[in-house]
Amino acid sequence: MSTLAADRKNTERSALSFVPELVYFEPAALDYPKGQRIFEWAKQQGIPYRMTTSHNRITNLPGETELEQYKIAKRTLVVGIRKTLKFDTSKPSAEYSIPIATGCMAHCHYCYLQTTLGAKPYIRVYVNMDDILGAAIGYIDERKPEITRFEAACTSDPVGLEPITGSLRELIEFMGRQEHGRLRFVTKFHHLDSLLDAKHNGHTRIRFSVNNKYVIKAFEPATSRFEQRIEAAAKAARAGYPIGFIIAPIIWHDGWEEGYSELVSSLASALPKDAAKELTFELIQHRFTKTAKSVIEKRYPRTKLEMDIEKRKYKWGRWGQGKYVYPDEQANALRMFISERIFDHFPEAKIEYFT
Ligand code: 0TT
Ligand code: SF4
Repeated sequence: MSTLAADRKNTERSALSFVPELVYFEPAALDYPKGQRIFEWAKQQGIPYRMTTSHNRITNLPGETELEQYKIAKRTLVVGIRKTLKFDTSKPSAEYSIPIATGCMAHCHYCYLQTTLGAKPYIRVYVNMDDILGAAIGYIDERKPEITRFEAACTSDPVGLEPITGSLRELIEFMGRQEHGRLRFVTKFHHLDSLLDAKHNGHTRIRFSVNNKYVIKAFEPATSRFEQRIEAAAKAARAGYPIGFIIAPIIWHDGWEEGYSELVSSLASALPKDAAKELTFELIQHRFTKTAKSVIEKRYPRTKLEMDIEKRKYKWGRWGQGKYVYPDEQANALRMFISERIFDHFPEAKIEYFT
């Protein structure tokens, strides 16, 4: 396919919400109203579906090569039950990660899900919301009277799946009722119309992941366009949600200063003035592990993503494998330059962290 045709295909795709090419159901999922609803929807859409006793047993995905199977997996939905109700921690963005989905239909080359999901890159959604919300109450109670924040985007991009599951809306309304609970999630998608009239009570912060033109074009296939993300941010702000931006991954490339300067100024000009109140920014520099590097090189062999360990600083991980980040001098230059641009354009915004 020519670059132009590929661009067009991505743009067409990103205008519409995600429709899987294949859906698996764990039988128990059909005992829940959400499972039933997705089942009816899949039938009505004419999407092929199969039953599986457990997602772990999905071994026969279509596709001749590993790469083809990977691409198909990214468009395969598994509707199941969340069994582990122990939540992972989610520093620095929140106290806990709240699991409503795992996996993502987009193809960002740098995405950590490529390694954290290992050989199971298909998209899983969980229908036992009551169990998940029950577990969240337990975590909130433990920390009271401190506020407990939950991140819903650690293991997927939940907005891309919202038109199918409606789970975010449930989570948002649940958190709206919690005096001591807060929700946050981040997205590169714009399909959040169904969230606009949710009773969020200001307890959910929606963040949009943004980047400069070069990074979006080179590394973020099958996500919503920058303009669509900003339009969605403005809508969310108008609906009274606290909003924010995550600039991630911050990448050192030729022309990065112009790129990030333009990013922040175009955010400022595209965002309505009243949407810029209490805005937060989170800055995350690009990082990779050795495992990630080899997976990425297999899956996106022509990627321009620089992953030269000679040019990086090794940062020990808390568990197991450490990761490669930029050397301090480069990391500081990125942090300072982008922070200054943010304060120029959004003097009242809060930069929550640079990591
Ligand atoms: O590039 C990924 C990096 O971004 C990770 O080191 C986490 C970090 N991150 C992602 C972050 O700083 N802020 C965020 O809001 C995230 C989108 C969510 C997040 C994920 C988080 O804040 N803290 C985490 O510990 N994670 C988890 O990190 C999810 C996954 O299991 C793991 C990957 O290292
Ligand atoms: Fe990964 Fe987020 Fe890109 Fe999805 S949108 S592939 S979760 S980085």
